[in-house]
Amino acid sequence: MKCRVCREPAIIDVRRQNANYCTEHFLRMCRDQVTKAIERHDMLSPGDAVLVAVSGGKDSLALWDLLLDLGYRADGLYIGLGIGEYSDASGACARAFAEARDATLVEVDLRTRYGFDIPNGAKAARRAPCSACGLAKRHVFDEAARLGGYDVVVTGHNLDDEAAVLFGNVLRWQTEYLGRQQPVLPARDGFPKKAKPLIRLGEREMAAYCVVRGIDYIVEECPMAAGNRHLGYKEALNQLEATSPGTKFAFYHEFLDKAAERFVGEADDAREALVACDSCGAPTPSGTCAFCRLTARAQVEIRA
Ligand code: Q46
Ligand code: ZN
Ligand code: ZN
Repeated sequence: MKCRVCREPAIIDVRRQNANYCTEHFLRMCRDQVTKAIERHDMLSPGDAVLVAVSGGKDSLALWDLLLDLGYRADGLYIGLGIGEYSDASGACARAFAEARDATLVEVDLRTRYGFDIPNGAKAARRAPCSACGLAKRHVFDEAARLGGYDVVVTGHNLDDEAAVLFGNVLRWQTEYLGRQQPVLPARDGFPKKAKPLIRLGEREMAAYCVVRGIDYIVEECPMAAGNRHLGYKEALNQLEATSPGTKFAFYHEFLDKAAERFVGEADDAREALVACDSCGAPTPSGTCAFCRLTARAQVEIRA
């Protein structure tokens, strides 16, 4: 197995590209793919202050590393979700990376700041853990970007993640979600700009990237992810990919090139006029935002 570029021994094959790479050219390929995604979708400008949503997993740490290497001013934001050992270990990985790269890590601990964590907050508010967690993460990222003066929040969603979400949305023809499934969302109504620079790289490459770069990441999945529908979609797509490499990339990127535009109107129709939350000031359709309602409910139940 020889590197496509230099013919030296390769360390990884990327079947959808029909190519093998040595360490040096694999890292270069990853950087090139991120650059391509950023340029093609107008995700970042050179002087932008970037906030990376860091979970301690391979994708977000690889993304942070790649952006620093590409010369971006990128700080990390880690949210302490309070999910037992999983949170302890993932926080340790995020801190170790920041220290090794001499990068700035902003930390927000849900329990300290808002008085609840994901397991007890979700229970108290009678929401599925991932739904409470998603709501909390979005709120904290938006607020941290606003308060910290960041231009854009980036997340480590990779090709496998986006293809699985697209698959789910297509299976049920959720046209409103299809209209919102863009790799970059411009800033609007008090929300920061959001972008996903890893959409041209797969899960396996991100794991290999971390190994090659000596980045310690949390390998275990969050224990609350069990039963998540997207895991099944990923498996189904992986089976298709095994017999027909490139299927996943074509499915998602051809959607972006040829079909995504057609659904944008659906998302616009569903978009309500927003006002400032009467409790935290974040944009919301009316009154108190969903996050403040979750917080209030969780605090009452937990205190009782
Ligand atoms: S952290 Fe949170 Fe995920 Fe855990 S509770 Fe669900 S959403 S699975 S990315
Ligand atoms: Zn090479
Ligand atoms: Zn609020």
